[in-house]
Amino acid sequence: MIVVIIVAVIVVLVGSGVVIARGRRRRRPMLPDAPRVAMPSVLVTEVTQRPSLREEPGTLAQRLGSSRSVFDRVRALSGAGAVSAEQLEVVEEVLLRSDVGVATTNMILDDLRTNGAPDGIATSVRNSLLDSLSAERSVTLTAQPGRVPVWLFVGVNGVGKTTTIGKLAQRHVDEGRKVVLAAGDTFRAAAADQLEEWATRSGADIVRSAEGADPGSVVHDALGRAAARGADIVLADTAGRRANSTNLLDELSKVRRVADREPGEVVETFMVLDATTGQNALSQAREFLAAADVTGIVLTKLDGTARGGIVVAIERDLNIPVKYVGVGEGVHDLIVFEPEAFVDSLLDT
Ligand SMILES: Nc1nc2c(ncn2[C@@H]2O[C@H](COP(=O)(O)OP(=O)(O)OP(=O)(O)O)[C@@H](O)[C@H]2O)c(=O)[nH]1
Ligand SMILES: [Mg+2]
Repeated sequence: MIVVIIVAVIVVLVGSGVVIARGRRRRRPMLPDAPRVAMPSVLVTEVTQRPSLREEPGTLAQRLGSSRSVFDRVRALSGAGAVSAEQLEVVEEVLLRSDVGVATTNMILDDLRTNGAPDGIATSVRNSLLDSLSAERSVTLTAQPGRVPVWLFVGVNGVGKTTTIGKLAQRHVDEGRKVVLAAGDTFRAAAADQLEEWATRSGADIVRSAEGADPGSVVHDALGRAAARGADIVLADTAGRRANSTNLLDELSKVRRVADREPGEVVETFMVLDATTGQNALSQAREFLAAADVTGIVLTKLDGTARGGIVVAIERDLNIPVKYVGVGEGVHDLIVFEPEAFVDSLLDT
């Protein structure tokens, strides 16, 4: 009996102990969640633009496919001599669609009305367009003795400044020049990285600084380096954006002043424009003209959805020659603008 009682007591004690233990376990306060590491809201702020290795094949006419197709209906107009009202209407529609602008369109229509089209309408339009593209478009590669020539590139963001500099760096290096690139776009770090990739590929030297650095001092340092190393040319990139456009234009004027100070001399200031933005490119351009003293236009992305007539409108409205055109993203996709080859690629039947 005593044994039974002892066993019962032990059972009760052990059982209640378990219950107490369980109770305690239940009552134990929950551990707080492990503190979360604060995650940045944006993990990758900039993706470096990698220079394309793609080489687009094809003739100029094929590369300018979209610009050329705008002129399909003019190329299809047959007959020579007097031009009918219906034909004039087609020419007018096509020219306006091609982005040549109202003034050039009217000039060409007047000519067709007055003189007819002795060698066919496409040929007359071709000749008129060529007449409108008669600007002098050589580029300057030399500075005064003891100074380093600088080519400065300006334009709003995304138009193709950095890519154009990369393509030109390659061209200059191939032609035997010693090139220094100045990474004057300090607005974002990726801009200098992008330029550095082009420098590496082309064998050009580069001077860059940290994001947010003063663009003027980057250009100044690049000039110092170019002079010390006997470089033949400095190609200076600039930012395409700032908090507002007044700041951007002020900054450009300042960079220009620095670049033009000894040992540098700005011999070309290229305004880079994106041909696919059509007439908008013109209004952008006007903003930059005063600030930057532009000597030439680089018209990029003519291989895209552009309608090539914008070349004519730009030269006519801004009175600044188009000197290079971009026809792709590859390193060799920048060509010296030659009006005849260009107009023929649009209108040759
Ligand atoms: N199809 C085509 N694309 C081009 C051409 N030129 C530049 N691009 C592309 O346009 C994009 C913008 O070029 P960037 O050189 O970075 O332009 P950016 O003016 O330096 O731009 P920000 O540095 O932002 O001011 C890139 O994807 C280029 O590869 C061209 O002639 N044809
Ligand atoms: Mg850039």
